[in-house]
Amino acid sequence: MATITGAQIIAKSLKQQGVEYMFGIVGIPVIPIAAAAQREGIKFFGFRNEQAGSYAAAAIGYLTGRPGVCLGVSGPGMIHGIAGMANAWSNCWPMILIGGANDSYQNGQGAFQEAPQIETARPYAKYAARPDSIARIPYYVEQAVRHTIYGRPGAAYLDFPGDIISGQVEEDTVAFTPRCPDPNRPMAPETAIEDALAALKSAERPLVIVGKGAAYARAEDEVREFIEATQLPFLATPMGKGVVPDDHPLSAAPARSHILQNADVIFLMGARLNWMLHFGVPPRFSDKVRVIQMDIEPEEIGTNVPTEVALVGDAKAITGQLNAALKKNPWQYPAETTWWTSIAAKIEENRKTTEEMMADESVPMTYYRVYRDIRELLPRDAIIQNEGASTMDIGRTMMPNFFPRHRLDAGTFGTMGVGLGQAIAAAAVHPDKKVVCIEGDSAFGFSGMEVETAARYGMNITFIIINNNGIGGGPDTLDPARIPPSAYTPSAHYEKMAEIYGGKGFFVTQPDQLKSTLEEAMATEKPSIVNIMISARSGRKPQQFAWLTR
Ligand SMILES: Cc1ncc(C[n+]2csc(CCOP(=O)(O)OP(=O)(O)O)c2C)c(N)n1
Ligand SMILES: [Mg+2]
Repeated sequence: MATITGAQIIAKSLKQQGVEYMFGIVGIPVIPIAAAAQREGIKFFGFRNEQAGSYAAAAIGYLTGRPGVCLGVSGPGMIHGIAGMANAWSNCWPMILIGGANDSYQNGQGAFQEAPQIETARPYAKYAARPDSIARIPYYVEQAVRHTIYGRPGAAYLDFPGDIISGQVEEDTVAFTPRCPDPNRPMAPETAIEDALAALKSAERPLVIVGKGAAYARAEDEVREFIEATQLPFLATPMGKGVVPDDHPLSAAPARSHILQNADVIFLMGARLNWMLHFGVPPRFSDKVRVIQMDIEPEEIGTNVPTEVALVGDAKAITGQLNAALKKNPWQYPAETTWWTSIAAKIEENRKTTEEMMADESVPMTYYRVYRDIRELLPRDAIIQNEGASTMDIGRTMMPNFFPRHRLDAGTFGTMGVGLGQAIAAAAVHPDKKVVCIEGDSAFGFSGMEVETAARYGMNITFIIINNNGIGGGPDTLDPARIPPSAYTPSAHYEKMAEIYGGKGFFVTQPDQLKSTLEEAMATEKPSIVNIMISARSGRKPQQFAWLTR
């Protein structure tokens, strides 16, 4: 009779449940899990820190709709992976953290790397469990996958003691659980569809806000059809960008402050009224703003501002319902309104200021000057990873997205350090596309060592560091006796990290070298690192120091 190990059952179950990617670091007792996963055809990426691996696993969930896995050893390894679980919890992305654990017969004895692991994972987990036997591993794996993708997506934790991983059972005692189907797509009642459309029709200054929930639900075709059928102005949240292309004529994004402040009805399509949308309250919104809210999670309805019409369910299905209703009874928001006139004026104003800032050829350069060249060289279907404070805020407005799920950033949790892991996840899912990882010098430092990981797996990533010597900028020279908390080594040569793997690093200080350097870097076979010095005093357009005043 054939026997099978716990590790083999874990790997087979993950594969059966549609898990294709695993990130992490091996050691006792999880080495056999990684080895078995590779044998099952799961792509394993060895990282330099589980934290970055856990960010990669969550990004896989967002990009593919099935969870990525982060694998960590007991104790410190799984603890590092909590960072990604928390990020996934906040972003509502599917991921599974798998932690090794001490042999169960040593519990409480002060075993090697023994820790309260399930308790640590629990607050961020939709599901956290330790299998009670080897034969029942498939049941637990299926439950973990199911919880990450059903309802509001999120994180799960599975805890595997060494004796469960290495133990063996007779193969025919193991019942492999069938693949958990993709989530169904709950629809809204027809009365709610009618109410939503009636509320939009009653609006003088309507605004559609497209969130990453719509991107996750693959609702891009339906949302675009809806926007075009109704001719409503729309704005995307940072990772909602690209669900409808940023260059769409109905995009009101460059007038963001104006439209948020003056809209009388907002339609949230998979976007939450949390801090990213200033909670939907004055002074950033009208105190009379009426809300139509589409969300997969019933508990989200009415958060911070009472909801007038709730559309609880799947963004793709419900937007399809709205489109069907509009086909029966067509309606368009008029093209000639004072609302559109005011939006157009703000967009034009914004275009002028931005163009002036982009034209600034001073040395050191400004963010806008740097982004002018980056934007020109980005392929239309590039996947943009963008992280930092001003580096990210300005990058969001300066780099357009034309496709859904093509922008990854610090997200709802505002997590610095997600960048390299997320870029690696994007390159793993889309080896055919260019991934451009644009990082503030501080943001880059959190997981900078993962450039070696990207190079090792031959990934098509270009790393660009926008360097102002620190967190929101630092001095040009340092007095060792008085180093400001936000400062890093001035003009640090981060690009030299490319030498680790025989890649190419570039250091740019002059605006007239920037474009040709970026071009060369984007074309190299191994990932390149371009380190661009900018002025520590460069910032956003005056009125908008959102991050500093937060
Ligand atoms: C994990 C984590 N630690 C710390 C912070 C606080 N923080 C916000 S932005 C930022 C870095 C900003 O500097 P940089 O990446 O260089 O971008 P810049 O604004 O200078 O362009 C930090 C450390 C955070 N958001 N997340
Ligand atoms: Mg910086």
